[in-house]
Amino acid sequence: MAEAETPTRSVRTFCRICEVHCGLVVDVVGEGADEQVVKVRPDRDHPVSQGYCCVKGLGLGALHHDEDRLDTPLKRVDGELVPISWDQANAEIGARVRALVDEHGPRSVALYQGNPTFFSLQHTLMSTAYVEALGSPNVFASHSVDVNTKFHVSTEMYGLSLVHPVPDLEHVEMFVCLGSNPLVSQMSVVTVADAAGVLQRIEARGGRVVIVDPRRTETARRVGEHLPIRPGTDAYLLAAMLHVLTHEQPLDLAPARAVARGVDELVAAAAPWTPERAEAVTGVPAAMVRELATAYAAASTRGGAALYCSTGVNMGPFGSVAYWLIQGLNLLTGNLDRRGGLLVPRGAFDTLRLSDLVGLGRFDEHRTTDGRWHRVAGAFPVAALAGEITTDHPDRVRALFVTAGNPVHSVPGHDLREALPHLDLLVSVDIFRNETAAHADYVLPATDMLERSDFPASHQSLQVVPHAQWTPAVVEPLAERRTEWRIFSDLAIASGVRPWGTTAAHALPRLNRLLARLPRSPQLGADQLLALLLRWGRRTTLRELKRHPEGVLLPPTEPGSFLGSRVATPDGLVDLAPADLVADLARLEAAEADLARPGVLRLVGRRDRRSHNSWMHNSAYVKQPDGNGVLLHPDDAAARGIVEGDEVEVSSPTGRLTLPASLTTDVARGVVVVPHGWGHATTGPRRARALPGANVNDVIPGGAAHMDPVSGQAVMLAHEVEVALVAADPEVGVGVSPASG
Ligand SMILES: Nc1nc2c(c(=O)[nH]1)N[C@H]1C(S)=C(S)[C@@H](COP(=O)(O)OP(=O)(O)OC[C@H]3O[C@@H](n4cnc5c(=O)[nH]c(N)nc54)[C@H](O)[C@@H]3O)O[C@H]1N2
Ligand SMILES: Nc1nc2c(c(=O)[nH]1)N[C@H]1C(S)=C(S)[C@@H](COP(=O)(O)OP(=O)(O)OC[C@H]3O[C@@H](n4cnc5c(=O)[nH]c(N)nc54)[C@H](O)[C@@H]3O)O[C@H]1N2
Ligand code: SF4
Ligand SMILES: [Mo]
Repeated sequence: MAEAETPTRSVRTFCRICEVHCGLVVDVVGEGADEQVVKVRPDRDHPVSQGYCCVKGLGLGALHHDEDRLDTPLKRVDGELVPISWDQANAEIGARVRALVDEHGPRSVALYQGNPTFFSLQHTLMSTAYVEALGSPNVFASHSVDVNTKFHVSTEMYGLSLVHPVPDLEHVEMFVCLGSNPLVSQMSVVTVADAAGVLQRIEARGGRVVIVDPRRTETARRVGEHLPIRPGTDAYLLAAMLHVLTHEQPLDLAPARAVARGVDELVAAAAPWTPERAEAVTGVPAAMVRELATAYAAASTRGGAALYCSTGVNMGPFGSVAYWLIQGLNLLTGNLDRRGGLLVPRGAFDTLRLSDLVGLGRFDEHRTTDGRWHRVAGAFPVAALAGEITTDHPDRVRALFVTAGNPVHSVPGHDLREALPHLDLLVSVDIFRNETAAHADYVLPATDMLERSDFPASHQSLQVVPHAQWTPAVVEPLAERRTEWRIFSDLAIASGVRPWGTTAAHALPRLNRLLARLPRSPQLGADQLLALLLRWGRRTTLRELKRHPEGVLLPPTEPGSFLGSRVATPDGLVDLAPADLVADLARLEAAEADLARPGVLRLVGRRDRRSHNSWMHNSAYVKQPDGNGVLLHPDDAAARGIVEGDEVEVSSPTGRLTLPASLTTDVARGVVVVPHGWGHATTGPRRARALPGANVNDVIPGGAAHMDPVSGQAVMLAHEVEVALVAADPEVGVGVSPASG
């Protein structure tokens, strides 16, 4: 057989599903169209992940060969998506875009970039370049249902959206982790391999780890102390910690004054928030707040301490204020820019400088048509997209490109789904037919990560251990799949614009000249651009990365390299009191009584090691959980006549969904947990469709009323819900009560 004769190739690459970027080795047999990925293995020679990886990465071969993958462009004809050629797709889409722009102006075209976009430099650059070349500022991105709070706050405090001091986890003495489940998620906005193992090492060397979370998570079971908190209330806890350190204890503020402005305003912000007052909202005993704050300050004077938060805080009602307070606490206690505290890495090329040059770093003049929302890290909040489609404004959005995203599923509420029929054109660029593609006029088949070369640029400045790795395309794209670099560059040409008319090009004449020679060889183009960026960064070269396909270590981040030298605010000082954040403190007072109300059920989320947002459920390799369900405290369940396994209805003014209930004392009373990303019953690829589950965003309210007013981040946690018995567990055999609604 031909296959047996063909030698096996083993190609080094890295996973781009989550932020770890684990090193992988991919075994391939065959050539050309017969190439088969036979195995994906962890790469023990990777300088950072060193053989660590998870089951999702090992499933990349199955993802590549999944029979439900999009293999050809599709066009909706009489309600059905039917295959067409790339030439036809490009010509038709290009003509419609051209006509819309000519008639209604550039703002009629918008782009939504989903989460996988930012794991590919070429994808991020060329998709953005397309709408920018058309002259439209209408870029929307998944980071506004994830981390807009952080991007907004850093833009104000540090002058650039992508500056996020990363905890020096290999040296820190006390690590306080709010709203993250490292064992499952590997964390976010920080790149570290085997996050739970890293936290265990902190304890092993005598340090302390505190996990602040409404649920005793998988992480909290394995490592550290669990500090339960009422959903949505972290900002009150942080304000109380600041209160203890600055109003009850004599913290020396002189070092902070030398590197920051607004020290007094920040301290004043904490004045009202005594631990006793915060306790009524957070449920965290005042004595515990004092102990936590005092221990954190003490660790700061020794080996160093770090406060960190992730989506459990970002997605809550006060995500921006909370992140600001965390930055403030880290700085005032001297932990910012020090060994054992938090460091600001540079990356292989200074991503911070690059983001500035390409216009992603700072706020700009663009606003939504109602004037309400600004762009954060170059993108408008996706929670405002429905409004931009349905508005009467002449600049309304009429054509939408969705790349590597599933906003119909991932954005709270129904507004977006209901707005999509108002579009003249919806194009989905994806590897699967997802829930958003169910509304699309055209669906274009993209390559998966084994089918394109890449470099993880977006995450360079977030690495605990600085390193760089380039990957070639491991295999040829199957069928008609194309890289997003090629897809968006062809679409630009078909729409009558030059794909290289980007902000990046305007800022960097050399880049512009390089891009002007493109895109005759699309793949070459992306790598040439990378080579140029690496030369500019002067820390490594593409040639070196090709010689070391397992990746190379970069110089470690030097303590003391950020404050006073790389802070990108106009005066070089950290701004500890941005006016909009100070003003937003009023909401803390306004919401205090409501959040302290007893007997209320509040909804939070949860992730699973085997899944990734809405798109891992079709995996033939990774055995998926049996749908999602509802976690409830036994007392809350008993009060509603619910026992383990019952079908329950979770409802809010926005909607309702029915799922099986599980009872656990891992959650406090008043906390309801439902994972997101589930519910593919009517659309989505086949194996995913067969799994039970429901989309939790059907009960989470969307739109402007539920956005963080500062950053535009959608508020997705801590909403009030009701849970009611629908049907007793059939296996227990109790009577069935009628479903409501
Ligand atoms: N296996 C897997 N890994 C993933 C993903 C995935 O879907 N699956 N997704 C990836 C993505 S896109 C991201 S952004 C990251 C996210 O990574 P994380 O931010 O770590 O996300 P979660 O694992 O959801 O952990 C959030 C935690 O916040 C808690 N929480 C909820 N409400 C509150 C609150 O009000 N206060 C506090 N303190 N905690 C609260 C939840 O109980 C939960 O344990 O994970 C990435 N990694
Ligand atoms: N209620 C609730 N909602 C949430 C969250 C939550 O915790 N709770 N989490 C939020 C978070 S953190 C995030 S990041 C967002 C994610 O929101 P989105 O990015 O909108 O959605 P995903 O489910 O990640 O879908 C990613 C899509 O990209 C496709 N894809 C995968 N790889 C590629 C590729 O290489 N190229 C292309 N073109 N397509 C590819 C997948 O098939 C999938 O359709 O969801 C958010 N939504
Ligand atoms: S999904 Fe798994 S293998 Fe891939 S980067 Fe994340 S931890 Fe590593
Ligand atoms: Mo995310």
